[in-house]
Amino acid sequence: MTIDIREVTIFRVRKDLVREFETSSHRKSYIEHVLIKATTVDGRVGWGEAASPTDPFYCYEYTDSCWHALRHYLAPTLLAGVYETPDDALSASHVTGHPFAHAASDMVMWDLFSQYQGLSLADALGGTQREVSAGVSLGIEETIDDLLEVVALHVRDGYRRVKLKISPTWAYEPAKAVRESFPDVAVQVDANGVFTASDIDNPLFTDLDSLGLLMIEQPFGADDLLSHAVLQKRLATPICLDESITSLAMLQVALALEAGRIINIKVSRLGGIGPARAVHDACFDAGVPVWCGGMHEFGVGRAANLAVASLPGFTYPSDLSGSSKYYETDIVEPTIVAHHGIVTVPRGRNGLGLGVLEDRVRADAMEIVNVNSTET
Ligand code: OSB
Ligand code: MG
Repeated sequence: MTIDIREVTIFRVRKDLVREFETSSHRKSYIEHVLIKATTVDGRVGWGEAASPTDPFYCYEYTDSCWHALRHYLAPTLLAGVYETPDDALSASHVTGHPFAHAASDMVMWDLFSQYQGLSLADALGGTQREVSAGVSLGIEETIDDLLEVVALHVRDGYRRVKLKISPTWAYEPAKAVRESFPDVAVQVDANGVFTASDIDNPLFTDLDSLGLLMIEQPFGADDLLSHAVLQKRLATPICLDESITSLAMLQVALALEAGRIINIKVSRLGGIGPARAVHDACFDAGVPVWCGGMHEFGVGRAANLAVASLPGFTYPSDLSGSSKYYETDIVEPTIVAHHGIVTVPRGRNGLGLGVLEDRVRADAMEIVNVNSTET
């Protein structure tokens, strides 16, 4: 069985967020992701999504870099070869880095690969869970009252775990207020690497440690594993690594250093579904708990994340909320919904497990290019 792609189209799709989202680095009112559609010689269609932020603040990639990498390198690689497995196509790419762009082309391959096997992506991966528990990731707000209102909205929707974005000026007070107002809700925080080694003795960390948080995500920069290791020794609260875990090799370094006790697995950051599963497997073998993070994905990327999150090692609640947390409408059907903070893993059809509404993709597209007909 081989996968022979004859046509690739890429779409730059923009959607407004239901609510603006602010992290330690910036604020966004809309999301722009690159979608990729591949058609095989026998007429099968696969989809992928590059869930990169528009600006290079989370990591160095941004929408334009994904667009460029997919259009000029990764889509041509998909067209050039005939592949047995998604890993074969990934190995055929000689592009270094650019994990978000690779995640999109890898997703297309996994969608097609599982369709040829007559399986949903979740089943093709060996996923064992029918449902995934989901929390919400909440941005920095103007005031603590505003934040409490947003938390209340999501608690009313049934979510039982919230993640709060923090910064040097928005951390302990908001986290404490949420702990006190919602004693039954699990709370965790995410600094997106805003602190530096010189902050290591900041009493903020011991203050946060007193709140009984589920975890503190990525306090220091992606490559500052040593500061994470020093801080983790001092805290009872587990440190969770996100930006730092860019590969299986980096995971091994982080675990050797005891830089964190929990790993956030993201398909985008790891450069694909196969690499994400490999990190899951290594964590599973090492007894390290993991959960599935997100990047405000539209339905395509969200379906792939849910399939990955159905693997047995995913034990902490994910950031894979129902799509109404983010967008008025989505580009897939059925819509991905959370009931009491639980999302069903899409298994309704082979591949991604749900249908992609190409008309919606086209309606929201700022730019569309058929890669076959362009010079590379
Ligand atoms: O660090 O997990 C992160 C969004 C953009 C950039 C980085 C992060 C996030 C999120 C959103 O936390 C998670 C979601 O998709 O809801
Ligand atoms: Mg994070």
